[in-house]
Amino acid sequence: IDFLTPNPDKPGSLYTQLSRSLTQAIHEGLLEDGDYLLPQRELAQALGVSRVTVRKAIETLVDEGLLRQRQGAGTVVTSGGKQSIHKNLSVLNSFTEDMTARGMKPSSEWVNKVTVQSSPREAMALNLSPGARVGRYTRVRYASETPMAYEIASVPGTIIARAEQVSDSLYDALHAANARPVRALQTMTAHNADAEVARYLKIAPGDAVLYIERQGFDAGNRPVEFTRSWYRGDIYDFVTELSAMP
Ligand code: 16G
Repeated sequence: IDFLTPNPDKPGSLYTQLSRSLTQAIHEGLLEDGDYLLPQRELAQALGVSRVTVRKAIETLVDEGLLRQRQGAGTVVTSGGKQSIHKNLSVLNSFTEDMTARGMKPSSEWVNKVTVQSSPREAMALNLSPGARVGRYTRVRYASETPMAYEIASVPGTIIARAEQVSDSLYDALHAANARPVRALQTMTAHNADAEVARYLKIAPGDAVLYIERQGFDAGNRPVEFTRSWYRGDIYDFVTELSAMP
C-alpha cells in the first residue's frame, strides 16, 4: 500500500496525489476491474491521511468512471469505457490488426491523402533522392468511437503509385503491392499535444501523447513506410516483453 501513500512534501494536495496513484495502479493492472478498495476508514488509517482526503480522491475517480460506489458494498474498480489499450511492442502489426485483436472496431477519418514531393525528412527516412514523389496519408485513427491516434504515413511513390490505392488499411495496400513491412525501426518519445494534434484527438492542448516514428522495411529490405503517430497518452499504453540475452 506504500506506493499509494501521499507525501505532504510533494507538490499537489494529498487527495490529488492519492487519486493519481490510484489511477496509475488501475492503469498498471495492480488494481483490476471488480477489485474492491478497503473501506474508506481503513484506507485512511493505512495511508495515514484523513477520511476527507480518501473521500475526495475516490469522488474524483468516480467522476472519471474508474471507480464506482456500490450501496453498502464499498468502492469497486470499474475501468469501464476508459480501459487502457495494451500493445505488445515486439509484434509488427498494423493499427487495424492491433485494434481488431482487442475486440475493438478500427476506423479512420481521413485528413489528407495526396501524392507530393517528399520533404527532406521523408526523403531521408525512405532513402529517396530529395524531392522524389511520396504518397502522404494523414488520418485520425479510431478504436470503436474513440480517437486513439493521429497519423501521417509516407510511402515512396515507386511502391504505391496512386494515393487512391490506399483505402482502409495501409498495410493491406502495401501487402497488395508486395511490400508489407517485415521489420521496423521505431522510436517513441513523450510529447505534449500541440493545438492541432489535441483537436484531432479530442484532448486538451498540452496533454500527454506518445509520439512514435516507424520506419518499415519489406522482405527485400526496402524502406516502405515512414510513419509519424501521436497516440493518446491517457488511454494507450505499450507493453514490451523482455528477455535476457541468450
Ligand atoms: C500502426 C503503425 C503505423 C502503420 C499503421 C498501419 C504504430 C506506432 N504505427 O499505426 O506505422 O502505418 O499501423 O495501419 O504502431 P493500417 O494498416 O491499419 O492502416
